[in-house]
Amino acid sequence: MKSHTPVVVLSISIALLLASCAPAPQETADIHSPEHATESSVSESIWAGLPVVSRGEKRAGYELIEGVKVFKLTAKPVRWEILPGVVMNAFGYNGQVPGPEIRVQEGDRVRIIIKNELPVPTTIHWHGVHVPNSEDGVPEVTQPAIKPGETYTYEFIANPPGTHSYHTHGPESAEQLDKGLYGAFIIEPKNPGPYDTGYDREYTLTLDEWTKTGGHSHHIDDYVYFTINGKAFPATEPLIVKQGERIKLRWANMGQQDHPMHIHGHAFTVTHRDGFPLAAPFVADTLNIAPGEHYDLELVANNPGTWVYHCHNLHHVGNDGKEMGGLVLVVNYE
Ligand SMILES: [Cu+2]
Repeated sequence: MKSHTPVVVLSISIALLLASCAPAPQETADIHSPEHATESSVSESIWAGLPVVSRGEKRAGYELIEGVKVFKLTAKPVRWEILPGVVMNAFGYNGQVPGPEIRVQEGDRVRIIIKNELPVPTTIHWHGVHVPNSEDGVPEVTQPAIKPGETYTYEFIANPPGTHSYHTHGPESAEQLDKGLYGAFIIEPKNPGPYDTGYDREYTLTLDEWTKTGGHSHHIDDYVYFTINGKAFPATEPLIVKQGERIKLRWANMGQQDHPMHIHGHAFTVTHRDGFPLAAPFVADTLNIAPGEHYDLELVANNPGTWVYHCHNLHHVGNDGKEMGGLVLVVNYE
């Protein structure tokens, strides 16, 4: 065995030498650059000259045509401001992130006409909605992708009730979703349960993560901005409550990371998961919301003050590393 040692040493030396000469794989080549969001299928030039947008419509309007609720969405590039002075090269439905909330009643016939003004093909998936297979929005599985410039129509009956969402399913779904192609899709129930009625206010809240400029990356460390409804604290909208009120919160995680959302000074009741009423609602003050998950919570405003409600993954309560920012909401008593 001893006589083989120099051979082994030589082999290792050659291997190291070869490794040092070979071009480093893409995954590690730029690992120390502040922004390796180069894994994009689109040129950054498409955002040049677009106006900065900082506000969107909360809810999508519709036209009632022969008993069908007809919504119109346009997918297009947008320079979306998440924080004063911090602008993302984003994709948005109707030029905003998130896209406007679509809200209908259980059993409604819904038609959504989508125009693709992106430079890439796209589709829409109705996340949590039980649509016919042909309307499910998976490119090359249930439909051909909608090409740039094309218009496409989805139609289905709204079911089951609850908090759902709509989002791109690509192609390049990771990049397109990352750039902001999502919105809430709420189906109000025909027969409301105990937590579906009687509340005083409600808020729909979507979670997301961003790189420095909105580019897509496979490196989790590149995601340094975090938003609720497209805004990072202190630009997040406060939850306004009044002593004694019951507040319905509808959370949807449209990002790619877990967010354990913790409220100070209160507890909430977790009432629905993915739109379905829980058989045993439970009380907590921290609830982890994983990518793609939807939760309804009931908050009773019983402790006046100015409270924070924030992600307890504390890397997510900064804006590019600066606290406090990102996933923080303020609960304000009127
Ligand atoms: Cu988080």
